Amino acid sequence: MHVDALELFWIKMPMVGPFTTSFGTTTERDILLVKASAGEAVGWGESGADGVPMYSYETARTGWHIIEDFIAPVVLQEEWPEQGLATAYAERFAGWRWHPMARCAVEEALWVLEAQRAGVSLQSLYADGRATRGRIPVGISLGIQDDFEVLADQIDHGLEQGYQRIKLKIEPGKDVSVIEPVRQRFGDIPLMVDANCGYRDEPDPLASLKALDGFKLLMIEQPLAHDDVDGHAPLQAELETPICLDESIHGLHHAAHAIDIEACRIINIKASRIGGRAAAIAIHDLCAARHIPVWCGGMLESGIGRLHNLAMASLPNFRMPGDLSASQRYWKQDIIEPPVTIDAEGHVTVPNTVGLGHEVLEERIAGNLLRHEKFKL
Ligand code: OSB
Ligand code: MG
Repeated sequence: MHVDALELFWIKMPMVGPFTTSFGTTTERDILLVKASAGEAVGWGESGADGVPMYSYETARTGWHIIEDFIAPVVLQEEWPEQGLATAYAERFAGWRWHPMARCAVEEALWVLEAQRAGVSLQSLYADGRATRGRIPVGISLGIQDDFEVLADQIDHGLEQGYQRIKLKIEPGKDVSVIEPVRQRFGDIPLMVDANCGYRDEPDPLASLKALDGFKLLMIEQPLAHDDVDGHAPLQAELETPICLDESIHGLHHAAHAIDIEACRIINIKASRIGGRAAAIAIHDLCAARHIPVWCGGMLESGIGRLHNLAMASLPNFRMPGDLSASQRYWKQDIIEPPVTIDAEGHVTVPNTVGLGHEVLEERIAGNLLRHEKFKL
């Protein structure tokens, strides 16, 4: 088969509120979407990159450049297998250096295209025979706040909505002083923290993190630098709280190395960070074999990335609630219909209809559009 066209949509979406991590504050998201078509079938994917290189060096613009100049020409020219289109794409680009978010966005679109043409759900393609769940428990990620009462309200609201786990962003100086009053007020709730590499330049990161060890946190996510897998091993050896790696895991070999040296006990899987869903699922399988639980991270995705995350997170080793909140957590109007919603028990239902499972609203995309182009041979 041939892919007839690849389209890029660069949109800017206002967020319902600011989201602050140790690397900065986001109030609106630049999102790069990919639409792939072949005959009547279309598929959608999303790059996890933002407009600003904070979490990742990639941006919507670098994704545009990589896809327009390098990926699209290959995708449009190549003769692809009808079955296994997306995995063939993943293999074709597996040796390319970096730009995981750009590569992932196109791969996602091809997974949906393949599902459409085969008349199956995205979930069943990702599962490829593995067991899946029809609904999954989800958690919420809350940004750093100056005012404790604002944070406490957000936690209250999250628990009320049923979220199964609360993740709080921390940074040096805003850790124990936040977690201690949260434990006092909310008791034994399922609680974890994410440092987004914020402790990398601390003179004694172990001392800072040891101070959190008594609060029965589910995990401490990514305290040290993205390129410092090794530095986490001596920390993990001294901490009772499991370390979870996010930014440090860019591929299967990173995951294997982190597990080998016991740098972490849990891994956060973001397909966009890893370069695609096929690579992400390979890490899922490796972690299952090595008895390391994984959970699905988020990049403040629009509904398109959110639905991909949901389908992937229904695989069996996604054993902990992920950052898979409802559309309305971030967006006044999502670009899918219906939006992703959370039920009273804190679960989200994974679509099992053909393709992505929810409708993509192109008029909403048009309403937020910065740039659009269609690439054909
Ligand atoms: O580290 O997990 C992270 C958002 C943007 C960049 C990095 C991260 C996050 C989140 C929010 O924690 C996850 C989400 O709900 O999408
Ligand atoms: Mg993280």
